[in-house]
Amino acid sequence: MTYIAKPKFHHPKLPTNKLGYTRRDYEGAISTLCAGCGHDSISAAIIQACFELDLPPHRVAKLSGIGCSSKTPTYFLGSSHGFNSVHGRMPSVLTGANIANRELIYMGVSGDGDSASIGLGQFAHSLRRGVNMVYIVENNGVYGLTKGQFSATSDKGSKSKRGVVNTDEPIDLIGMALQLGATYVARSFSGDKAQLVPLIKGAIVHHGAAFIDCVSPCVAFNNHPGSTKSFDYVREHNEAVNRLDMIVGRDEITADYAPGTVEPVTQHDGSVIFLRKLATDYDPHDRIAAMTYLQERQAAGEIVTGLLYVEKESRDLHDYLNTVETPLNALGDAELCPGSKALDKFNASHR
Ligand SMILES: Cc1ncc(C[n+]2csc(CCOP(=O)(O)OP(=O)(O)O)c2C)c(N)n1
Ligand code: SF4
Ligand SMILES: [Mg+2]
Repeated sequence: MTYIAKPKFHHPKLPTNKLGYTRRDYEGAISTLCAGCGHDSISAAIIQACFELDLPPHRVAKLSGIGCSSKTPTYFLGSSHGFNSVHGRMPSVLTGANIANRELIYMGVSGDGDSASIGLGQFAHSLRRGVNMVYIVENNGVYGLTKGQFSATSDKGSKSKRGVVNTDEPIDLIGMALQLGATYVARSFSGDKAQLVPLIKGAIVHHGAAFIDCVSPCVAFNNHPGSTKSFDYVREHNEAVNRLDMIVGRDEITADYAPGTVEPVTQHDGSVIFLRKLATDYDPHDRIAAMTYLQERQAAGEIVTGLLYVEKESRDLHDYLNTVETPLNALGDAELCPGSKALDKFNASHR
């Protein structure tokens, strides 16, 4: 056995959600990551988000690549579908599963090595195609699993634990996600659960490619002075542009906000994301302005977090391809074999 099962018993008075599940029902096996690893906090945020959204665990499919980050789906949603794929290949496996069955909620969990190095092409194409998914990169700026080499997201000039200076330019996954057309783009920090949980909830109800870059310090190899992905550095340079509240579809909206303080953004399923602006000059619906703002703040040494871009009328790959609504494994003979006349007509159209 490669994981440690968690005991099932819990306090009888734990709060339950609308499905009668406790938060414990959304947990997985006991984590074997280093104590204090940022990735465990992200798993806890995913558990909280799914519990609060009343998601039936069997409706979620979690997919990952290889790395400490990619191990984490074992530690949350133990009753959901899961597939631990090959290094950097999560996006194509997720795309295939999504095309075959659009009824599940797809959660792709990856690392900065997994997505910004070996899997960069896969990352790019899944976002530009608009695959309906939550794509989370647990970004620690190192290859944690293979003992702390610089990754492609390590900042130029940042120092390794042994004092080596990184001379390569970093890849900014947020900048790429914006440029590639992702319709929900957010950045957060594993140490800020209050910000991260609503961002994950918003990404789950979003229809289209939702990308979250979550800075997640590696306490074993990248949490020292000189690292720009350490807990201290991120806390000191974190600049949140907005805060989110979520009202899930069909719930009565009872939140009482002073006019002008928040902007409601209605999602495909009727859920409403309430955006509370913190930076008055930031517009999360203007892709180009968002790209410029992020570059400017980055040059000033800030790590901008929050919901950085959201498209109001978003579409996904199924909308573009006009695919059948029914999962492929539920199609009957009649739909799969429309008969020789239909085949003749189709062939004729290509002559
Ligand atoms: C094809 C292939 N190449 C290289 C490796 C070795 N390898 C395993 S994990 C990893 C990097 C993981 O880094 P990241 O995705 O940032 O995850 P982290 O451990 O930092 O969370 C590498 C290079 C592999 N498993 N497969
Ligand atoms: S090596 Fe780093 S990324 Fe991996 S579990 Fe330990 S702290 Fe987390
Ligand atoms: Mg990493």
